[in-house]
Amino acid sequence: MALTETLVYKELTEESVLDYLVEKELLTNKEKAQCKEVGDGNLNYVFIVKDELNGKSMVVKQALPYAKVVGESWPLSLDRARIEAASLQHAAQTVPDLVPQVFASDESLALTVMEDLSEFTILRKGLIEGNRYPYLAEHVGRFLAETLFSASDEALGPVEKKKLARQFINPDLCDITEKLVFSDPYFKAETNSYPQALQKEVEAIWQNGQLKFEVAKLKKKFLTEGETLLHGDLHTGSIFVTEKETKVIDPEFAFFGPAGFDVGAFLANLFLNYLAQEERQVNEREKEELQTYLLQTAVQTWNVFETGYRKLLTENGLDEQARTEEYADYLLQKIRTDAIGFAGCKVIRRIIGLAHVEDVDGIENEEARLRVQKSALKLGEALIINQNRFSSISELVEWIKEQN
Ligand code: SR1
Ligand code: MG
Repeated sequence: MALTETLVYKELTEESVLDYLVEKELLTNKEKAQCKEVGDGNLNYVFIVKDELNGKSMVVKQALPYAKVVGESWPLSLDRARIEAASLQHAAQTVPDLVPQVFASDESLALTVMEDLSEFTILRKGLIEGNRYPYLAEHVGRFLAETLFSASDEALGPVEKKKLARQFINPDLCDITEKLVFSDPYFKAETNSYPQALQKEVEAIWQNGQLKFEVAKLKKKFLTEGETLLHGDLHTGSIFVTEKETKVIDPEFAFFGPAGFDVGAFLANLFLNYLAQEERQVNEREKEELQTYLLQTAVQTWNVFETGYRKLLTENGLDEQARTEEYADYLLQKIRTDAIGFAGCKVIRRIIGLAHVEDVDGIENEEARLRVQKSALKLGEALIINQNRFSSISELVEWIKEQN
């Protein structure tokens, strides 16, 4: 349901969220409800509303007109809230069990009312704690196969695909990625944030012409290859998990881009956690088991994605010429190569760039943290340089194991 009245945008408070929900008949009595702002991300307010009358709860997510992580000096379009709701609704057509249900959205206030997932854990947090999720690879692999295929030319035909793509023009959020992932980490940019002790390694990256050329080509792909509708920010903080369930949240960066970008984002975050566990885990046996699980998850996710995507393409593809095993081989090889390169960029940006990850930054011992940061830079560089050399994700993972 889209709430259509035109309201002037204003930042909501815990109090005014309740008034709003009552006005829109999504809540019956504000005196019998509780609202708490819990957003700890970089960009938005997130309110959890508990309705004591029926014991139900919901989330109200509101976009701010600037990047919260930087401040009002970095203005951002509110249209990302519409894009996020539209993306969740699009994903719900093929993977309703893997995304939160959207109850309502409001373009004027840049907000989305959706299913509360308070019972779930953020995957990043769960992995940092050393937890394992037996269905994660199957779920994320299926999410990737279904969502990336369902908005492609092969699934929709070029006319419908272009009509859909029109709804997902997302310049401000793409600009963030273009700067923070593909540009700023590769020169002395104001946004960068890394410890002084890493200066030598960072400068080596800035002086590595071959690496920067490969990154420039990956940026060009991100800028121009509108293959399909992406989530656009599929890191482990954008995934909620329980032991048996998985929900992909936060697709405000959604746009039509290269399919390998989403795959690479997920792999990169598994690899970052893998490297961080080297210092986080004290018990050697537990460390080995956990790291094996993380790398197996990367391989299984790819395998589920590949099998699912191949089946969708060869059975449901609209274009006769693209419905062959040969074409599927070609396309999946392209996605895999792109994914490895993008994963490298995603690893490097989390060490040198503005927005870091708790997996690494949360390591208390400074020297241990530095060791992980250095190994992440090495891995990121190797992924980018060797993106064409790995003929499978298993081969890549074997190579990563050998480095440690
Ligand atoms: C200014 S936003 C920083 C980062 O947070 C988001 O999750 C994206 O990854 C973005 O690059
Ligand atoms: Mg986010």
